[in-house]
Amino acid sequence: MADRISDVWGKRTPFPAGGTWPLRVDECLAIPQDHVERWVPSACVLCSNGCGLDIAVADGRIVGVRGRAEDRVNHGRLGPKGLFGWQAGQSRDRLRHPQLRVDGTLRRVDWDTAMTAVTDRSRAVLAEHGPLAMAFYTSGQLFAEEYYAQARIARGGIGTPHLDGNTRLCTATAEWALIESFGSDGDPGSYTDIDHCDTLFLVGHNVAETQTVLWARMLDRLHGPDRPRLIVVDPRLTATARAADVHLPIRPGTNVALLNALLQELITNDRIDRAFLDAHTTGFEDLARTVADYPAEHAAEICGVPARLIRRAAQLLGESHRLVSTVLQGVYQSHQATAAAVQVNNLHLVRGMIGRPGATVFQMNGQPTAENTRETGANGSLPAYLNWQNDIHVRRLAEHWNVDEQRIPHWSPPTHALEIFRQCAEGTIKFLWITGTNPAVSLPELRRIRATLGSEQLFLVVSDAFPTETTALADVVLPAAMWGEKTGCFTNADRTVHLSHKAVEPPGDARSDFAVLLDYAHRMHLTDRDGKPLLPWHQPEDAWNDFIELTRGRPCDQSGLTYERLRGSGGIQWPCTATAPDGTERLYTDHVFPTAAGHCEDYGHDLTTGAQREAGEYQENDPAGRAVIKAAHYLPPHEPADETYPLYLTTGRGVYHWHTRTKTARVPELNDAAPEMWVELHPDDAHTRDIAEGDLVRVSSRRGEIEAPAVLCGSRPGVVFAPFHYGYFDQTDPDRHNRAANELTRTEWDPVSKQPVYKVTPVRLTKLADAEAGGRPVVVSEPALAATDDPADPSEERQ
Ligand SMILES: Nc1nc2c(c(=O)[nH]1)N[C@H]1C(S)=C(S)[C@@H](COP(=O)(O)OP(=O)(O)OC[C@H]3O[C@@H](n4cnc5c(=O)[nH]c(N)nc54)[C@H](O)[C@@H]3O)O[C@H]1N2
Ligand SMILES: Nc1nc2c(c(=O)[nH]1)N[C@H]1C(S)=C(S)[C@@H](COP(=O)(O)OP(=O)(O)OC[C@H]3O[C@@H](n4cnc5c(=O)[nH]c(N)nc54)[C@H](O)[C@@H]3O)O[C@H]1N2
Ligand code: SF4
Ligand SMILES: [Mo]
Repeated sequence: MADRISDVWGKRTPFPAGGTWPLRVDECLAIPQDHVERWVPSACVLCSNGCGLDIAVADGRIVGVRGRAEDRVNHGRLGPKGLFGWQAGQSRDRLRHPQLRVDGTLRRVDWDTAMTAVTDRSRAVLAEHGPLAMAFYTSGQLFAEEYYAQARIARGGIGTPHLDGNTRLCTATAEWALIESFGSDGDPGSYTDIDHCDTLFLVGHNVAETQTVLWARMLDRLHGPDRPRLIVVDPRLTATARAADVHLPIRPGTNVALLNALLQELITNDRIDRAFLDAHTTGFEDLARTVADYPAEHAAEICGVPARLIRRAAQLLGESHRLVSTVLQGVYQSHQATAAAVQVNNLHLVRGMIGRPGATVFQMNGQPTAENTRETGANGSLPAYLNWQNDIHVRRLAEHWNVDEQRIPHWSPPTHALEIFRQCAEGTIKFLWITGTNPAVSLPELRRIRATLGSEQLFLVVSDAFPTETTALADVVLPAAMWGEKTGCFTNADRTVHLSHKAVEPPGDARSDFAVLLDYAHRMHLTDRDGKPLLPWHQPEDAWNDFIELTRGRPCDQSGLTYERLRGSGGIQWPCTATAPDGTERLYTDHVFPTAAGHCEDYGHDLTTGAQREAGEYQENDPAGRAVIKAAHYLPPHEPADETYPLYLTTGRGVYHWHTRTKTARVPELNDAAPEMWVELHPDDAHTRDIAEGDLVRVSSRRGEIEAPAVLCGSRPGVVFAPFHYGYFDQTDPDRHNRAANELTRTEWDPVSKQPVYKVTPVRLTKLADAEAGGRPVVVSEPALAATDDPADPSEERQ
């Protein structure tokens, strides 16, 4: 059995540029292999990599998993969460029955009673306050069919714009960075580009801990012949950064200054592809003018890294012929998120490095099904990448759903998550249904969120598989079937779609979200123009067929991607059509981008102010297939560090836990590997405050405070890191709110993507107790860090 706890990435299987990534099958079984009765094809839902796996079943229970050798994503490999995470579903404290709050207490009820409460309140709110008082906050972890059902209920049935996913906290910036540059969402590249590249540029992406199997692929190139060069931009010396040729440990929040300087270096040294720029882009002159203000010395001051390191990184980028860049939360959740993410696109456009093997940018995903929230219209857009400002698009959607065009809210952009919560706090939204997310731990400024969710004036329905900090505040709790207990599709970060089959029955009375949503639509009598059911489906497959038909001709065309095609496949990348039945490896190979006015997903924004472009303005300057280069100046953070709060807190992930730990805290191997909250400090910041390794410290911001043992491994003075995994559900006193990182974070969002800024919060530190009194965490991620070997040339380029 594979051990992915102490050996996170497993044995190296090096391969050369252009070679095939060797197979390596990882397996974890609780019983002897010959006792397994069935292997059910699926894919892992514990990150956006989407590794193919088979679920082992015996005696009506899941008894293990095995990586699928034939899957294009992982070639058999699984990481720590993928290998061990399945055990969570079997924990004894799964939610098994609906609950209804009676006299202040949640009590067990049957489904009919629970659903009657939900629909009675929905009808009352609709009758009294209209559709704008109804809201839905969903996930990045359900299946595509479930999101599509939600989009149809909210946008086509109830007629509210208040439907958003926690994808807003996750990859809304990926979505918008792609739309702003290329006219549509959808990552252009393929994981096979890693097999071909000569340079890897990772911006705010700790892939070694957050997509361990993707890192295994990168490591196998780094260990093989013709090792690609690796540049990592991250304030911390992460496991990823340790392997870098050039690590740029920039000050949090300064991505735009750095990227502008890199662009400036490329332009001054004539490392640009003029022919590509002339033929396939617009906006280069403006970019050149803007980045001229960012010589390396100036950016070095802003970013707090030596100018020579910036020049060296630019040199490597300039010398590369096949560049793969990845962008994730160090950009998306940092200051100027979309502006920065777009500059990475620009880097590829000025170098002409897109749409061919080994040359692409990944605006990465995080959650396993976040891509589907974006495609199905559950994350602040219309389904199938239809443009809410384009009347022809709205009409097409209305016809497909057979509803009146005016029913579909399209007078303003769909409401984003933090705006939904603001309106809940103000009382304009009176009904909120949360599915598959735990905002009482994952949203910023938790004191405020708890007050909002706990408010008397809000009727709160929560669908989850476990009791959580959020279900504790609900009026109705609906027990959900999880992965392995239901069937549906999802799409990973390189557009690979998997069909995950139901392997076992859910526990107790738990039901799939899909079944519950159909029941809701039925009970609410949501109908189309002809009085027929608005959701005329019985099985997830019916919804999928409806959805893929809607995508026909759109950039995310999946019209050929039936269950039939997906069943048992090793993952298929969209677009998948009659003419491309096996899917499409790369987008934009002809360098024609979906920017034409009639085709694009959105007319875009000003990157600095977030001002929405209008149809007329866009049509007048129709890019008509050219990629759009958009420039932005660096702006200092809105709440800078000062004398009272002199340090910057940045938050993120460790390798063993998944988000708010509802799954991973219930898996012995993973929980034992990182059982307790911790904060990482730079030794200099610790010593000036007399803090030693393991001492209990208090971290305070203007919004709240937490207490945790200190780990002295920070890599940039002035930066404190806290994982956001630890909440309160497993605490002895769940009402003592001194552990979750989001007690400290601020309610601020990016002007374009509306993604919250989780990575730059001014804080101060106080020592509370010595190590003996405070207790050091038993294990942090040290095994992962210790296991990181260092394939990079020992060079002077790392700080
Ligand atoms: N083990 C594990 N894996 C996961 C998840 C999990 O919970 N656990 N969650 C999944 C999900 S949903 C997501 S979204 C992804 C997230 O995956 P990542 O984005 O890789 O993870 P984070 O730790 O949130 O942030 C990445 C890095 O950004 C750096 N950073 C902070 N501020 C800045 C900045 O201003 N600039 C730059 N350049 N870097 C900065 C941090 O130091 C951190 O190392 O992980 C996915 N995979
Ligand atoms: N400070 C800080 N905060 C962050 C981040 C950060 O880096 N720093 N990252 C942000 C990001 S990128 C993300 S993605 C979010 C994640 O934040 P959340 O979405 O709140 O995190 P999860 O713990 O994954 O919550 C998912 C919930 O869905 C439940 N669930 C699982 N499967 C199903 C199902 O099939 N049906 C239903 N109904 N429920 C199910 C789980 O039990 C769990 O309670 O956190 C964000 N918050
Ligand atoms: S890399 Fe992601 S998808 Fe693959 S096994 Fe690990 S958690 Fe699952
Ligand atoms: Mo995420």
